[in-house]
Amino acid sequence: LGLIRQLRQDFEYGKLEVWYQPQLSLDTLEIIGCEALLRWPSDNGHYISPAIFVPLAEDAGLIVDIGQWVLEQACLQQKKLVGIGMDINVAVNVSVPQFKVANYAQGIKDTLLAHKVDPKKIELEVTESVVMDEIGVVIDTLQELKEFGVEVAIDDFGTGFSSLSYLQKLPLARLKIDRAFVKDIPDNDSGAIADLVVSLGRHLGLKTIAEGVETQAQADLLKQLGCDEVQGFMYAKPMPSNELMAFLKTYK
Ligand code: G
Ligand code: G
Ligand code: MN
Ligand code: NA
Repeated sequence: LGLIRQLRQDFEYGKLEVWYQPQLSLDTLEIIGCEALLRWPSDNGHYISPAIFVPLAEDAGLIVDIGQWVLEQACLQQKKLVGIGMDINVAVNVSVPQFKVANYAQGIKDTLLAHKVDPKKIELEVTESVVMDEIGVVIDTLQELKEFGVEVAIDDFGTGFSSLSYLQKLPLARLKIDRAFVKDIPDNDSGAIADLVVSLGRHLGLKTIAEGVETQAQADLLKQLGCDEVQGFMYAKPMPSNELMAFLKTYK
């Protein structure tokens, strides 16, 4: 079976999983949210990386249905978190083809209303490629979502081919500093780009979150730069829902 047919079949048979990685305040180390990340288990007990299958699912148009399912899982997860007294954000990744669906914002609103989840607790992570694709439509869509309460973060910030002019036009809440600008600091990278993104965020009134934080030295420099939030293996890896709940109950 080709990879995409296998993916479609496994999705239909309910074999895909959504894992969650905590996001923390760099100041207090409180957990302020988690990112929903797709996982595709294969027969040999390994997982096929989303870096491989998400682009395939995008090309095949399958990401629209999978993305809707991920959003629903994220809503269920957010309600579970409320249930243990942790009313934190759940962030969901969104691809270009999902934004092209007619009435995309309305579809999100309908899903959140159906699940009775607080829109302020669901965040969308969009890449620069989403933003640069038909910028006018994207601005209107994000504005409609913001009015409803859903916040938006730019994912992998600084790795795309976008112009900075769009940043002023978009109703954003966060910039996610890509792991590329974190992985070699402080020894083999002075942190110039991370510094720039944090300053840019501050001037635009946006929070900044650094991803891929693996060492205390990285965290220390990011804190010194004024970065607000962090996500990375040093704090917690992505994990299945039940593990996340156990982790949160014993955290601190
Ligand atoms: O979890 P991991 O770092 O392997 O994920 C790699 C990439 O896969 C992420 O950066 C993200 O862009 C993408 N990805 C993971 N889950 C989803 C999802 O639910 N939807 C979309 N569109 N992309 C996802
Ligand atoms: O959507 P995005 O591409 O930002 O997804 C984040 C990806 O980064 C996920 O696939 C997640 O597994 C991965 N990730 C998260 N924290 C770390 C980390 O500390 N180190 C590395 N190498 N990868 C990480
Ligand atoms: Mn992301
Ligand atoms: Na990223």
